[in-house]
Amino acid sequence: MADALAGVEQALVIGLGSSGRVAVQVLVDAGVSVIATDEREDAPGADAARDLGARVVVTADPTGLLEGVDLVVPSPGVPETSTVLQAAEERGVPVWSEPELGFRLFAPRVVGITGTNGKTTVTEMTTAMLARSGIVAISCGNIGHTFTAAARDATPDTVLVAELSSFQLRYAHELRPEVGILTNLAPDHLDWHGGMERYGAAKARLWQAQVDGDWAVVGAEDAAALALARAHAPAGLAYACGRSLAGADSDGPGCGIEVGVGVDRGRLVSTIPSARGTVVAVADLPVQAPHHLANLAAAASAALLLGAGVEPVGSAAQAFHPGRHRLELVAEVAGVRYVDDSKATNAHAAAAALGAYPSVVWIAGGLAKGVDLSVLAPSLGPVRHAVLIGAAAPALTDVCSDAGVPAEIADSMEAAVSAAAAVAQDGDVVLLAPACASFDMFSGYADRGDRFAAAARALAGEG
Ligand code: UMA
Repeated sequence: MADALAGVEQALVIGLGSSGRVAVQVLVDAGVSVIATDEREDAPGADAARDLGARVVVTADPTGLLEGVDLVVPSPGVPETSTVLQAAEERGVPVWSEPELGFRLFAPRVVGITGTNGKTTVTEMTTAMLARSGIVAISCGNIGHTFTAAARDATPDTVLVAELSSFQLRYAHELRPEVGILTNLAPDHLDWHGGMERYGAAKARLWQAQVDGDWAVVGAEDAAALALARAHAPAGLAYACGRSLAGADSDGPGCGIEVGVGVDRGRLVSTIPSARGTVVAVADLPVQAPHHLANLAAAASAALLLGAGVEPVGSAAQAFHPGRHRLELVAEVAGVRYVDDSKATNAHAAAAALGAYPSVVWIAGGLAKGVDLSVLAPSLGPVRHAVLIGAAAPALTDVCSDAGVPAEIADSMEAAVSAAAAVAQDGDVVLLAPACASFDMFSGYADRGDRFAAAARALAGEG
């Protein structure tokens, strides 16, 4: 542990949410003097940082605090375009994300999972598949339980199944997943990174520290993800596929990669040499949407590459139900199903949700995060009518109008649900798939989904 922080006498921790809090703790435990900052007076971790002996400074721009600092640990919310991180880079002060800090200090075994969508689901699935095979595994990272706390508390044989956001990967250097999964890649968080190229570059850091014998798993149906993996994954490359691709056969999905897990003739099949065979029949799965199968294939690939058994992986797949706010049926009124996919916080996820139903009344909108929402146009085929909310409502109105989809704007979730109910007909799905972040109107995607569900249930008289 001492070696990991050789030469670090003073560190600057920026942001005192869950990441900053654990960073302060382990740095102080390692004998480093810590300056901890947050732009908010009432940051959740400020008191704990003070109690640990850190000097706490409330400031929106901590650039002036870089003097004498040997290491910066920013919270994921601090953009790479921020003055302080640019200044640290110019001065040659190392910047480590919180997972990088945890990896350097505790050197755990890691499966890393990133991608624009599906990260959390794949993280949960991989953990379940490893656990059923008797491998000690714990979900951590962006999913909520910090990487560093999980690494600190892990036994040597524990595998950390870490959901890693592009924010966390941007400042990863030696963090080395034995298996690094990229589910897919589509524009998101462009305001934070300052462009698509930088967003992709951050994701590609997942594999930069890998060595011979390590694996990259890529969602091979996603051309952008596949190109990124081919360009940057130095180790073995395995595929994950949720549909049978053209030219598919039992030796692979036709993407030129020879090992992995994909759908073949109604079964999820592994071509991984140490674990060949049928993992599970698609008909035995509780959810069969193509993007769900792609997520299962990615998790199964990783688990099998780490030595899990085909049979326990298959039974974990069968038992897995996606979490709340992911294509969750919340009410059914007069033949109309109300489906909450509030977790669809970007265009790519919303497009996948729209593709799961033939006739949709769509509720969407919120904060677009710098992304051009016109990429949704080719996915609007199933949409009969749109009800748009939040800051992106005008931009989405234009997208709908260009696609010939009737649209209206509502000023609250309750108004949006009642407008949707007014036009929905027997057999339609009223789908909340916002394509945007929620923070302009809600405290988070869960709050947004809960408000949708409550309004839908009120229509059903269950409210
Ligand atoms: N802050 C500053 N200056 C800034 C930005 C933020 O001082 O420029 C302060 C805020 O005032 C706040 C603190 O930093 O007090 C919060 O930091 P944070 O928002 O970075 O959040 P943490 O509590 O550390 O949580 C982070 C992740 N949050 C983000 O990436 C925004 C959590 O992911 C993650 O679970 C947690 O670390 C543990 O790893 C959440 C998330 O929304 C779920 N992630 C994004 C996503 O999934 O789309 C990437």
